[in-house]
This record gives sequence, C-alpha cells and structure tokens, in this order.
Amino acid sequence: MERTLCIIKPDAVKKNAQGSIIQMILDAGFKMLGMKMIQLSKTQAQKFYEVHKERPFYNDLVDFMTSGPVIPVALEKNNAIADYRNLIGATDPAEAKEGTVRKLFANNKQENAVHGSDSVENGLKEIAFFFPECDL
Ligand code: 3AN
Repeated sequence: MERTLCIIKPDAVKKNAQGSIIQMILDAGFKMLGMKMIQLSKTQAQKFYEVHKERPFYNDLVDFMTSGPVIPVALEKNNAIADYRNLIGATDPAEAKEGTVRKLFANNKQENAVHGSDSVENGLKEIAFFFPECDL
C-alpha cells in the first residue's frame, strides 16, 4: 500500500468542484484516510512548497494557495502515487489527457485544481504536514 496527499486547491473549491473531484478519486479505488477544509496561512504555504522556493512562480503559488480554503485529503491505495497522478493528469491542463481531473477542472498551470505527491517518501511527509497519524 502507498499513500499520497491530495489537496483540492482554491480554484476548484471556488467553483464547487470538490464533490466531483472526491467522487472521481473514490471511483478510482482510493481509500480516504482523512480530509479537512482549511485556510492556509502564508507561512504554512511557504513551508509546504519550500522545494519550489527558488522557482520564479513560488511567490505567486503561495499567494494562490492562500487565496481561499483548500481541502487536503490523505489517500491510500496500491500504487497510489502513480495511479493518482494518472487520475489528475499533467501539471498543465493544456497537456492533461481527456477525462483527468485537471483537464476537467483546472484553469491553468498554476490554478490546476489539485495537488498530488510525487513520490512515496513525499506522500508520507506531505500527509504528516496536515494530519497527525492518530487522525488517520
Ligand atoms: P505537480 O503539482 O504536477 O506535481 P509541481 O510539483 O511541479 O507540479 O508544481 C507544484 C505546483 O506549482 C503546481 N501544482 C502548480 O500549481 C505550480 N506550478 C508548477 N509549475 C508552474 C509554472 N510554470 N507556473 C506557475 N505555476 C506552476
């Protein structure tokens, strides 16, 4: 079993797509271990995206992720990292395949509806960022 962290981002919450996105995730066979709706502070968003600190889009990304509520969802499944990334599609919705979450709901490369962990190790770290183990 692997774990991955989904975050339904502010753009998707604003357009009320969270229900449809969660249904797609459940239909794809993921088990939901935890979920909550929160407003990230600037400090929390900076910390979560620390790996992108040197990238030109970092400040914009932090502003966007704090622009409204987000919904972190802790997920578990066999092959969860790869299967979830297939389900959400490419970072840029213009490159995402038909039927993927980002093709259906993302606005652009930054406002791209959902986050997904990129490795088993980061999945565990990112879930721990939002959920104490005793809540899962
Ligand atoms: P992914 O979310 O597909 O793993 P990452 O980890 O490369 O993509 O990027 C993290 C987040 O940073 C993306 N979800 C997106 O919101 C934002 N981002 C990535 N690349 C760009 C870019 N070129 N311009 C604006 N925002 C970007």
